[in-house]
Amino acid sequence: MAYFDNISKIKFDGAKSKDPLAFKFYNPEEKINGKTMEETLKFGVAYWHTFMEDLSDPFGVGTAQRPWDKFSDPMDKAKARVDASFEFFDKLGIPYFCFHDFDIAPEGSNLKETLANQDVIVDMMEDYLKDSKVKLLWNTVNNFTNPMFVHGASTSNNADVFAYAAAKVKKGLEVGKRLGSESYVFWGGREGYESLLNTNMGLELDNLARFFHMANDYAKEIGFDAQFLIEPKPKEPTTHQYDFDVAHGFAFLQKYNLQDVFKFNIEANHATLAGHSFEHELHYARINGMLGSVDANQGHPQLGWDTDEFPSDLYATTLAMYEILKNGGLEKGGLNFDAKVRRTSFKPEDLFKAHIVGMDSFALGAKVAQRMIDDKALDSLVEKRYSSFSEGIGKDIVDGNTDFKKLQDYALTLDKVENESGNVEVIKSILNQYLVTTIADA
Ligand code: XLS
Ligand code: NI
Ligand code: NI
Repeated sequence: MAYFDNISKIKFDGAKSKDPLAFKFYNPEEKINGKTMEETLKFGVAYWHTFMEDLSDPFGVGTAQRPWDKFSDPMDKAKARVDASFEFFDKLGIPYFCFHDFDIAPEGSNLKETLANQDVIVDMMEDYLKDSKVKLLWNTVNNFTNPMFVHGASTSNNADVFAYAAAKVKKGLEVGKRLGSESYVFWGGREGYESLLNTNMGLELDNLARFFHMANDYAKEIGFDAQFLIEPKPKEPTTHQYDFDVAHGFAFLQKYNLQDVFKFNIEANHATLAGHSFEHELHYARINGMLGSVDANQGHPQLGWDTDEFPSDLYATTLAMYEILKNGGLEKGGLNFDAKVRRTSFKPEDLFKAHIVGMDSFALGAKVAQRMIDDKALDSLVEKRYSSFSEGIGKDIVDGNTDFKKLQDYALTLDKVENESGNVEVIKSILNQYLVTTIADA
């Protein structure tokens, strides 16, 4: 059964193409720094947004036209979604996808039934994966939608809920292993609090760490060698979430000796919700060896929530790719479009068009970023700015060859202290030049 009959395989058509169903900048075979775009960018489809989302909002019902949703039996619907998704991956030519347990199979009336439903769909996916180029980038479990998780999952005050959440993650790890997932994600949507007045934060954080250690032990036991990823988000749905941002998450991981088990899955819109730029979060993770994967989307500048738009902002994609390329790529991670089409883009082909815009935006960003890296366009300026630390007193500080007494003696010899301009405006204009010339050459 075909769901996208009117769509043929999406092709690269070049920067001047006027075809919304063609790539303008993403040319899978084109090389950037010796690796193909396909290998470097590792794009993925988010199953939930693309095959589950009905595009409803708090003021209106869903608008999405999704031919695979015509079945009324939940398992028939789930199977149709698998058919539709593999047709979509193939026609788009996207190498990866990601899902939650409840995206692929409906909940049953009890846990046993729920797990059995998953087995049916996982069997089906396993078959598809055998003949398909597409691979599973990461899977995860949804421990936030069911009312059971009202007080949290692994940070719930209710130990039964902790056990239930563990049972689901145990299954998630088994599913990930069966389908050869490269990574495994933990997003703590309900792992936080509403009010400190009724919260034992110390116990909740200890329990969260206990949960992660048990997950790691079980993954090792079954030989599932996926990269574990924490996905920070400061708020929404919870008022305060424990994995607020990369810095919070990193402190937590180090306190509980989990820093070698996890890396971060950084989502652009979550970064901005935390009051950071996307590149800040990527940079913080990278310099600490913790950059694992990316949820590629963007927020809306006028809206203060997780709008999960498809990425189109070239400054953001360029600066993100700058961090990713400097990181030497993402190893077991990739660029997962945790993004949904707008409520007004309700047609099935809008799903293709939106992914194309996202893929093109990151492909172009990667080209610009690689040029800046090759030319040391930013590096040379940054190096110069910190040159006081490569000689004299600065070198002594960096090498650990000084102390407060020597520093005071030195400071007393200074007649005056002079600073140089930071050249921020100039650097921004250099970035503009790289963007414009790369587009012109494309
Ligand atoms: C929600 C999160 C979620 C995770 C996976 O804001 O981004 O979709 O990526 O649970
Ligand atoms: Ni996400
Ligand atoms: Ni999100």
